[in-house]
Amino acid sequence: MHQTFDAALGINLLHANQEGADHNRAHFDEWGITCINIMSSPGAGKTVVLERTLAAITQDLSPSLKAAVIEGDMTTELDADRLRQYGVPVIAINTGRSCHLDSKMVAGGLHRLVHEFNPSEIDLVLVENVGNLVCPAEFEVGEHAKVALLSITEGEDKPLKYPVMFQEADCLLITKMDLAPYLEIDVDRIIANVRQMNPHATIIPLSAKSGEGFETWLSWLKAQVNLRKSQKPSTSAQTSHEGLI
Ligand SMILES: Nc1nc2c(ncn2[C@@H]2O[C@H](COP(=O)(O)OP(=O)(O)OP(=O)(O)O)[C@@H](O)[C@H]2O)c(=O)[nH]1
Ligand SMILES: [Mg+2]
Repeated sequence: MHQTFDAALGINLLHANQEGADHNRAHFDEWGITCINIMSSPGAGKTVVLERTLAAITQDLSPSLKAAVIEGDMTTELDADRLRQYGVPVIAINTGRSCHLDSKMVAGGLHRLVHEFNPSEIDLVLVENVGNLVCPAEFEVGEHAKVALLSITEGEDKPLKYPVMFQEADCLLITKMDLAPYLEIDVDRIIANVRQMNPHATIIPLSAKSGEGFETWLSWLKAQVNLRKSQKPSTSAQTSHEGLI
């Protein structure tokens, strides 16, 4: 009995979250913004990847990507402060005791974003989720694509042990490749384990330290934005801030 109640509660929770995510996505679509949800276990390198990505984007003389960040952390603004140094809009969301962002929290973040900045001047919102390899994959926030990071320090077996994250990912970044010479890690085994569950994800081995893989990663990001721009409805010139929360 107790178990049935919990299952029903869980389904209702996910259903309500999904409705909110669809609502957020409709706003992103209306504004022609691509939203990418970036997820991994704590410390896999999400913020460092974002730092290097923003550095590359903002150094472009005529930036092809105008990015903003929604930064999810349980308690601090440490990561948000790191990213603010790149001069892009950064909205920090503290989730408190929750181990993931949900669509309602991101709606609140979006509300703040579009009141402080003009959404027509943003074409990419990068969401850094709370460090956790399980829950963030279950709760959509309105993203168009999910990016999972797996550091080579975490072991080859993680895609098998935490399958949902790797099944859901559109792009997998295998991070900290510069550490490979010092570890007994088989990167081909990681890729094979991911492929068992997800034959289609783009897989990019990457090092924020050496820069390996960043060109491919930036091309993937730009392709996502270009895809969305080509799909933007012609009526979307008007921006509506209504009904965000
Ligand atoms: N050697 C090496 N270290 C890295 C690389 N990327 C990240 N790190 C280190 O890994 C640690 C964690 O990096 P973060 O970017 O803060 O990780 P995160 O996923 O944002 O962590 P949370 O936000 O706490 O979940 C830091 O000490 C980074 O310097 C890399 O490519 N190579
Ligand atoms: Mg971080």
